[in-house]
Amino acid sequence: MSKTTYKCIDAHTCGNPVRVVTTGHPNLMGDSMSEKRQHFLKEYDWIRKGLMFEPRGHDMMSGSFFYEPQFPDNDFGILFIETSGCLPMCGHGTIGAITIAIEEGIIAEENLTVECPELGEISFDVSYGGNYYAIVDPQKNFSGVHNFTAGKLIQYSQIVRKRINEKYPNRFIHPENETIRDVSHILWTGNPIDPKSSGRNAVFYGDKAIDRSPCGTGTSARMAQLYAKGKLKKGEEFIHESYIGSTFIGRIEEETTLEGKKAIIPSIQGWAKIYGYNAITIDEEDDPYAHGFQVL
Ligand code: PYC
Repeated sequence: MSKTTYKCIDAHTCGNPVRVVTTGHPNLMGDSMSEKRQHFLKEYDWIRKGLMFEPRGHDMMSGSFFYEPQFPDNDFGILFIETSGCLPMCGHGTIGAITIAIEEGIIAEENLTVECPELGEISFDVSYGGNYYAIVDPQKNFSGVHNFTAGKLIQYSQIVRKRINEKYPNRFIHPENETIRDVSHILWTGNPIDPKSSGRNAVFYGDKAIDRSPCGTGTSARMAQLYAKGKLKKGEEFIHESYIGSTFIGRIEEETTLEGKKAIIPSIQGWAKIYGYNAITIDEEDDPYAHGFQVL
């Protein structure tokens, strides 16, 4: 016996009910939504009945699950569920589901933008790699990380991160852990120093830090972003340079899904070096600076 919670958003389209199920998507096999629908009906029809029939539904109840699109021209796929089965198409369900998706931020706005000091409006993608990253690729108002000092990137990032989280509140929330939320890291990209590398990045994190390494979670987020755009495939090597030119080798090991969204399992290969041995004393009785301080 298992207990599963399906988070749902309930609405109605001109009086007829619509229930968008936002968690608990079964992993469906098939090369089209039609094939996935057949798989759902064969293996998971109890979910439909549990969510549509009384007491959690009623005779007119209908709903849907969103799935990743099968074809690049589509924004997503929809599996319609209702009391009679899984309809191949539902008009009031489409209007209701899309309204819910837009108003509740389920559909990612295609063009996320923020006003950057000195540069003007810049576009970015948000990708999760263990932290939420705003990834800024070269564009009209940002010529690439290779043309900016670390100091400038820090100055921009401090303001840009604040503005992103103000402009898109409650938008970037981990589906399995609500405490992981909001953009915390800004990843600026650009031309690599070594032509053999796949790309270069500078990750801003904390209050004033630029990662000297190529950044593990940043590289994971970058690979997830490139995968989503069809620019990196499973198994391909992704050599990622840091601001100082050090490299990690990333790879997409597996393709998977999380709450119906495409996801990857990445691996990161790097190195580290021990350079000294230290013994640090924190004397709370006798050292007014025992707990450390920052001046900037
Ligand atoms: O390697 O994931 C990382 C990281 C995050 C911030 C600095 N380094």
